[in-house]
Amino acid sequence: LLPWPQPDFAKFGPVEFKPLSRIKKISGANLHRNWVMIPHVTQFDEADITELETLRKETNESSKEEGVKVTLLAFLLRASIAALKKFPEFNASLTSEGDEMNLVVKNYYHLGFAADTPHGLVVPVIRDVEKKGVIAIAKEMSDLAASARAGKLKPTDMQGASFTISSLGGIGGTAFTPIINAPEVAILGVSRAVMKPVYRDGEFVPRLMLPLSLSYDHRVIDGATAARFTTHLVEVLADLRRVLL
Ligand code: CAO
Repeated sequence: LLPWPQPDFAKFGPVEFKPLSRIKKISGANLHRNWVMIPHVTQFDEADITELETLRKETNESSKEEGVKVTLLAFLLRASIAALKKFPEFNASLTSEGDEMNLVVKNYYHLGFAADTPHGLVVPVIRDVEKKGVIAIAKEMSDLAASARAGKLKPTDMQGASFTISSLGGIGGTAFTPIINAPEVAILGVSRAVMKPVYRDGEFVPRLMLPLSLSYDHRVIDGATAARFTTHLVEVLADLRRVLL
């Protein structure tokens, strides 16, 4: 590779130097390794979450006393378990010993979620998501996100994830290509849900559509399997009763 260009920027105009935060240095090195070493592909899809959003609002109304805001991300974490169970190679890691490569398929579901903090990106982990309801997940997520923003996460709060969700939906955007959080093999990116006209039974109807961007390690997952994974997730999000199947 060519050496990194190091021009004298001050020659072109006024500049300031700002050191990178500790978190940015650590996450930057990890992101760089993952970007370079993992052959990423991103599969895009859209889920109709009109009914899910109604359910979320009703849940928030009925669980007011518990003082927890049930977020869309809490539902997404819970719903993604159905897809991870159906396609276990997404809940796995690659290991190598000499020439031998193995896939370690995990029988636990610890899910990371990307959290933006003033110091940079961190990924707290919620353990055993399949055993928890959305209200419990929302509470744990809110506590972990608060610790993350206060810079109080413990190393163990960020270890052991088997799959990660990165949601930029509260901010905006239509799609993005998330970088896999190694040694995981896939990450689900979520963008902003918007009302769209959807053609159904001969007419356009307004539906709330959620954009999904699933990046996966192509050494482990084939494109067809990734398309089946997002298709299944889209079906689950459109009809959460499928979580029970
Ligand atoms: N579509 C539309 N609206 C959405 C949405 C989506 N996909 N996701 C959230 N929203 C809305 C919510 O409804 C909420 O609106 P109200 O304030 O009117 O209720 C608002 O956005 C905030 O959402 P929220 O409280 O549910 O929080 P969140 O789940 O979006 O985010 C957390 C929580 C911790 C993920 C967030 O604080 C964060 O850090 N996001 C950034 C993650 C990130 O940086 N990812 C990129 C990593 S790669 O660099």
